[in-house]
Amino acid sequence: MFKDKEQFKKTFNDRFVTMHGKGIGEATENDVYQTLASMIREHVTSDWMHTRETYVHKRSKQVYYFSLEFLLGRFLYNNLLSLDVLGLVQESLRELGHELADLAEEEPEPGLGNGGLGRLAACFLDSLAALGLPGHGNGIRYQFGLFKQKIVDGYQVEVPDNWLKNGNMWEVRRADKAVDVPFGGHVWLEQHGEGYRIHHEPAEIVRAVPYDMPIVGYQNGVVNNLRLWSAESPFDDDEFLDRNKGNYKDLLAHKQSIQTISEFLYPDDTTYEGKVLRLKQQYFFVSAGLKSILQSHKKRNASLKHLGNIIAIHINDTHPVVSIPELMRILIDEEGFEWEEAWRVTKSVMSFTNHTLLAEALERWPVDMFRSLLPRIYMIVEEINRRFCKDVLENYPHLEKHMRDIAIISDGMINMANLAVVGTHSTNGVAQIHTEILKQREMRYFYEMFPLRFNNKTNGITHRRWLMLSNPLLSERISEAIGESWKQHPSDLQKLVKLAKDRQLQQDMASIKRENKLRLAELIKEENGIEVDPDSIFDVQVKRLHAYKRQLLNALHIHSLYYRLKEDKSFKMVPRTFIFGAKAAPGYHYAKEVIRYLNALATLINNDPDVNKFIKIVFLENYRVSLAEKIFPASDVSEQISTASYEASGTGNMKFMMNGALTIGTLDGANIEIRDEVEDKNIFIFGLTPQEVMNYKKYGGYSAYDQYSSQPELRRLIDSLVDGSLFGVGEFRMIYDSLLTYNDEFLILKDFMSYQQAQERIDRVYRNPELWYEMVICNIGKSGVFSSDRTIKEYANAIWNIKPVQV
Ligand code: 26Q
Repeated sequence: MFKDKEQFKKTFNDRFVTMHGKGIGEATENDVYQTLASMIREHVTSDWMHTRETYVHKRSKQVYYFSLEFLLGRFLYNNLLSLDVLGLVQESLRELGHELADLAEEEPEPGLGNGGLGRLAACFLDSLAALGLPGHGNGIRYQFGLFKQKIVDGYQVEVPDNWLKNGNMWEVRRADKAVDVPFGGHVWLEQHGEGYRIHHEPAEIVRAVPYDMPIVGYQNGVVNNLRLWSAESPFDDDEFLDRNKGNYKDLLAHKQSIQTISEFLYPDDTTYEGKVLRLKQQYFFVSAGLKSILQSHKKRNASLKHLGNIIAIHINDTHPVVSIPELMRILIDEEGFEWEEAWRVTKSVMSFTNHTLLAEALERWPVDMFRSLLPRIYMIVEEINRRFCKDVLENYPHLEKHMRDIAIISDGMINMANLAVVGTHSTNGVAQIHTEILKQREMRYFYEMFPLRFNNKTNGITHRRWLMLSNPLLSERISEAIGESWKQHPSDLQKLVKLAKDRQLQQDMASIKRENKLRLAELIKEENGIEVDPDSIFDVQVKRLHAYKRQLLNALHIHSLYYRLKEDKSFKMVPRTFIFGAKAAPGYHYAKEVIRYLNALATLINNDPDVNKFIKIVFLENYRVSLAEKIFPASDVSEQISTASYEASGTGNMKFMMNGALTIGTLDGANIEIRDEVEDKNIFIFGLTPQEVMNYKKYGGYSAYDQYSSQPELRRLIDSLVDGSLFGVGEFRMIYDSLLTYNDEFLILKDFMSYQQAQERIDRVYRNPELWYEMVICNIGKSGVFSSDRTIKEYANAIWNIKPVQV
């Protein structure tokens, strides 16, 4: 692609002048970024088209990952790495006087997701392309991504994320591929020969316009497609004005109302919001996606009877579940299928992943709302439900008494999780424990009916973005120790394990970590104005803010250290920097109060000379992918402290591990599998087991007040939230009440002591660098199984039945 640096520089100069109409002497960083990105894009385009042609030519089965969220992060570095020109471009630009890292910061970040589920979708796309698998994404091109977070006087303030305002170099608008999506109106039957034909007179038609983004495979010539849909009016302005007698105000209102469909991402990732607009978003991208997929496959394949051999569609949580009745509708109403045949085909195409056990997150739509927005789809859901209930009564009569739980429609609501299990051939959880709990608890009746449908696919992360790109120093040193094969085969990181006691390697790991910490320290200085000590332990909790993730447990522990340092002059600890990053859903008051508490603690501690030699607290605002890339490489301690049984998997835990941080964690989600890999001696496990927590939840018997009154240290801490001794009188009443008045739903007080002890173990081990870095090396060595390449191979083989294609 670029022969050498000279050729790159020449092309670059020429391109710059054509693009910007001025000399390179007047270049802004943004001009340079645009020029570079356009050069890279050009190289991607030919592979992109070639990949598409190859899939068609080889008649490869293709998978489409349907997701309301893709938390992609920036593309530039990824694409340079994938095209194997990262080094050449970096050096050439440096010779031209530009730092690639600075240019990369010019790229607006596509933050089209909330957290774990959205980031997982992005890692999966990366792995699909890297493995040469024919797999594409289908989602929404939100005009605004997840809100930007500012911290003002300790409070979270949300600011819109207008990421598209300066354009997006990595997308191509495909107006020629637009499709229409109907909403509302009414449906009737019309006699047609022997049978009937369905008519739908919609109240509103929305034009879905696709924007395609190339997903570039790692040095293999494969470029898959991420298709994101934008909502537009189907009418030209003139056409609309003609129809509506020239009313300009109506035109604006009409356009506005349509555009809201793809305007913003819902910023809540646990509590279910039953908003019509959210349902509209779901049907919008699902219907558009299905239409465009079927259009392209129908061109080549005469019959849809064997659709399941040609395509697979994966449903990321319940958000895209309307794709099940939508495919039924297409097959029956448009393709003339009989019900049974359509049902067989639909189930063979569709598969589903569940990402959460929280009851409050389960999607259930009121029948009235669903029916008036999607009248024909509702009829189909009703028929699916009727047949399913009949099947239960006939074949599993003992389940009749549980009909309310298992029916797709009950109590005036449509239960999307039930529809998902019934309408697919595969339902999976995202970590072993999570899948077990699904089978034994949430979905036990379905598991009884369809035991073979349930399976586990433990999550993973792309080691390309999260190790090779974000931690180049560590990557280099790993390759020096064990060669390069781990880049293609991350399980080869295993080879590090037998080098764990190598003193030289340990020392190098330590100096790399220190270097990364220095860089993060600079950023902290710039962002928060706080000086942190790179020789302190960087103890990090970064993830969405939620009660069950227990940032409060971490905060209370820091708060207790504050008292010890103030009052016990003989108390010694290795200095620690506690780093937090977390967005709270805008309407989640408790979560916002925890942020305020963390910031109040930070102000108290960072400014107190008795304690600030030993502890600093840093709350980094606006946690996002690009910030995460700087944090993981600089972390010593990974906080994974959710109440056992609540975190489906977690994926941050894997990113920390791969970057040589040691985990302090509960036996929850994938922490359990991390523990199984590294064994107890290489991880700091504490707290109740999932079974113990589930027993408390089922049988009761937990008293937060007993914890509070039997542990004076705890009592003092909790009292200080409201007694005016450290903060205002009554200042953190809400948190206080959550612990005592509402009996500490997430068992924070129960686990407090055991957490404190685990933290003390960390302190002791850190004083012994040889042991610490032996553990670090072991963790990195065992992290290969948590590459999303492993996860995606499992999906490809066991669920989608797709094979790699040589492009
Ligand atoms: C639903 C309805 C209305 C508005 C928002 C939502 C909504 C949005 C996002 C519900 C849930 C989510 C996201 C959930 C999520 O991120 N779950 C996480 O998924 C990860 C990947 O599997 C796991 O590692 C985490 O454990 C899990 O919490």
